[in-house]
Amino acid sequence: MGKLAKLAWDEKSPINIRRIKHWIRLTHAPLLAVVLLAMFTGVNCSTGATGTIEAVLVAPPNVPPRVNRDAAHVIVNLEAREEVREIAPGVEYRVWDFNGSVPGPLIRVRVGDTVEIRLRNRSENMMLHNIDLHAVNGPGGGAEATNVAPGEEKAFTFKAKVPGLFVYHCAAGIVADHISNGMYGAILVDGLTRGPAVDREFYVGQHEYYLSDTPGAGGVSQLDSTKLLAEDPTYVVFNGATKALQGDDVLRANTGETVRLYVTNGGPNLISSFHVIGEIFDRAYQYGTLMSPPLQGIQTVLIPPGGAAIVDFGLDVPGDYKLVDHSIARVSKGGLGILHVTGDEDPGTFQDLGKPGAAEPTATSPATAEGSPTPTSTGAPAATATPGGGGGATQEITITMGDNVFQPNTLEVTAGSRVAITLRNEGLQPHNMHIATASGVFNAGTVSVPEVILAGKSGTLTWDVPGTPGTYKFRCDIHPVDMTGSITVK
Ligand SMILES: [Cu+2]
Repeated sequence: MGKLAKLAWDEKSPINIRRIKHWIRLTHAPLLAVVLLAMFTGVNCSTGATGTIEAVLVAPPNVPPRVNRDAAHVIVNLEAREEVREIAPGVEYRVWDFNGSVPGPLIRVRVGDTVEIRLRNRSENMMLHNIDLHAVNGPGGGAEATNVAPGEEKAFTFKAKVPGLFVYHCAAGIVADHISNGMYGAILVDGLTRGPAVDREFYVGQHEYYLSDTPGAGGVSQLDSTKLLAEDPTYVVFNGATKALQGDDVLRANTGETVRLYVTNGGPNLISSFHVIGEIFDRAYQYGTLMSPPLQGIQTVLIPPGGAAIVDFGLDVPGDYKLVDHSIARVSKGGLGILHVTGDEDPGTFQDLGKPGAAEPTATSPATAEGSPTPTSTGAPAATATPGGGGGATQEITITMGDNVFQPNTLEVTAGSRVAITLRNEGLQPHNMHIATASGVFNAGTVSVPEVILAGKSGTLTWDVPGTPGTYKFRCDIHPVDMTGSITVK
């Protein structure tokens, strides 16, 4: 939420395009159309260039520059790709996408443009692809005109008539497969609703991957159609991978700035309850519409599969702000992005009373508690070792927990000994450690104390190593998919 003064923005009433068109026809003054568009879009006609231009396409989270020109014939060069990429730490997957990114590049045009979509299918690809843009009025949104086999290229044109943020996706074959594999993106038709300029714009896409339990040839994971049909994803991600907006790749902004997020949901199945933890949207253009006025003062926006939203907010207080789907268990499946905000503190807006001059760190941190679910009770025995449980010496091991990784994540211990593990959580999220039984069952295994180790805190896990050699799996219950490891007992 920005400063109060920002709320004073005077929203233009929604504009009825049909009425304007009718009026233009009646007055036989085509020139008026240009003048009207210029008025409502802020286009500077004197600097605008007409004719044929090529759309600027950049990979997410980047956004092409604001359109500031007359309506033109805009060529959009898209390429269908099929490439193996890492979608979660250590998980390789054959991603299908547009132009090498998930989501595909944000296409930015303006109302009145004639958009020429050229879709090329790389000759080394295996599949037929096409593109359906929700900004199109025409059969299949362009899918029928762009069915391309490997090595082919096809094109069509459409008139960008309605302003807003629209999804595009491949609609070839089993459509859900193509979208889940990464073939979706968004097109922004800048248009008739006059909105305030913002300091930074980012492009974020949410979608789901459905992986089979065991990888296929070459260790590359494969789509699991049963999970896809059951709508039970392995990963729910922003921008194509669990870590795409974390670590070195966080979104960055400064206090005092305003930020606009163009958010799209490829699905193919899940509705997103998109939320930025610690922020309130000053303006939310629900469903991505730029014809209706935005909602104001919004906490969470619903974004259906095949839908979008535009949200604006001002930044007052430095810190890390988490982008989540507030169906919050999905954070455990990878749905977490970070907006890192630097700048001066604003104690009038927010003040941590435990921080200044405090001798002891605060006991709990509600900010870190949100964003991950509390693991269900496992009924596991306490990690405290039973007397006489270990015949050998106690081995002391330290494991560092990050987001979302154990370091180290492979251990070797002696059968019949006792292992005392110190767990240090150096990540931003809460974690734990849970060792399964020899048969791989976690419910009867051994869990850390405490069961949830908050960011910056430490815990312990004492394990009486069984007398029989073998391999024992361990995991973080809060991030069971990608935060795992194994212990070899010799
Ligand atoms: Cu496809």
